[in-house]
Amino acid sequence: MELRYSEEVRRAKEQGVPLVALETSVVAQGLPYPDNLGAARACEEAVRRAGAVPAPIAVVDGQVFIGLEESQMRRLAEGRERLFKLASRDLPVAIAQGATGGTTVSATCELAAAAGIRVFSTGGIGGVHRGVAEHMDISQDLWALARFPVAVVCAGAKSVLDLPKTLEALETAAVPVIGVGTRELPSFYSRSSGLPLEHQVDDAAAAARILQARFDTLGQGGVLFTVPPPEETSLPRAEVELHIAQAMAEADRQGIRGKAVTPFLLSEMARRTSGKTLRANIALLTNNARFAGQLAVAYAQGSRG
Ligand code: PSU
Ligand code: MN
Repeated sequence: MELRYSEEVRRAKEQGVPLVALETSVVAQGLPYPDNLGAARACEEAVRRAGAVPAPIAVVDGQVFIGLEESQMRRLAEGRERLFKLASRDLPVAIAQGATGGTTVSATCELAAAAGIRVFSTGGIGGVHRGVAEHMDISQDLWALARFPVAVVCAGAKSVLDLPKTLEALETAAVPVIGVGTRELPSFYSRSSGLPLEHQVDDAAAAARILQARFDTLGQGGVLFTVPPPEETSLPRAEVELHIAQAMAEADRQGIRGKAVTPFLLSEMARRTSGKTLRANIALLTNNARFAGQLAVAYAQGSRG
C-alpha cells in the first residue's frame, strides 16, 4: 500500500527520530469541535516534548496519511463533510471509494504497523460491550491488538464497556496488559476499576524492555499499557456508573446500535456531567501521549544500544 507522510513525519523518519501514532476517530467522532482540535494539538505537543514526533493517522480522500498537515487535522475536527469512523474492516472500502475519516484504535494499529511505527497513544480502547450475550458487540480493537506489533497506551478500556469481560478477551487473545505505576486496571474517567492487573511497570524504560521482548525476541503482536488518568480531572467510579446507566438507557430508547454506540455514549456522558467527562477525556489523552512519547524514545534507545 502506498502510504503518504506529513512533512514532519517524513523528516523524523529520515533522521531516525522515534514516532508515536495517534488515532483520529477521537477527533472525528469522539470529541466535539473545537475541543477535538485542541486535544489533538495538546497530544502532538506532549509527544514532541518527550522527544518523539507525533504521527496522527487518517484516511483523507482515499489516501492513507501517516502524520497530518494542520489543514487536514482541521478538516477532521470541523466535520463540515461526511467523516467516516474507520475501523480495520472499513479501510479497504474507504481507500477504494476515496472516503475521508478518522481511524479507530484497530485501524490505527493496522496502519501504524504498516508504517513501521511501534508505539501508539489513544484515550481508551474499545472492548466487550455490556449486554454482549444479546448483541455480540465486541470491538475490533481487541482483534487488532492481538494481531499488530504495536504498543497501545491508554487509560484502560472505556468505562461504558464490560471491563471484566474485556480483560478476559484480552487474555484469550494473548495480549499482555501492563499497568503503568499501578496494579489495577484504570477505567478511563476513573483511576480505579476494582480489577487487578497481573503486571506493572513504573517507567518508560521498563515498558520498553517488554516491547523488545514481545516484538524483537518473540515477533508477536500488540501490548496494552494502561495509565491511570490524571488525578485532578478524574471522576469517582460511583458517579461515572450512575451516568453510564442513564446514558445506556437513552441509547436503547433511541435505538442506537453498532458503531454509533461509542460516540453516542461519550457525548451523552459529557452532557450529563456538564463537561466533566470531556475535561477528563482531554486530560487523559494528553497524559497518555506524554507516556507514549517517553516509551517511543526508550524503545528506540534500547534497540540502538
Ligand atoms: N477513546 C476515546 N474516544 C474515542 C474512542 C476511544 O477517548 O472516540 C474511539 C476509539 O477510536 C476506539 C473506538 O477505537 O472509539 C471504539 O469504537 P467501537 O466501540 O465501535 O469499536
Ligand atoms: Mn462495536
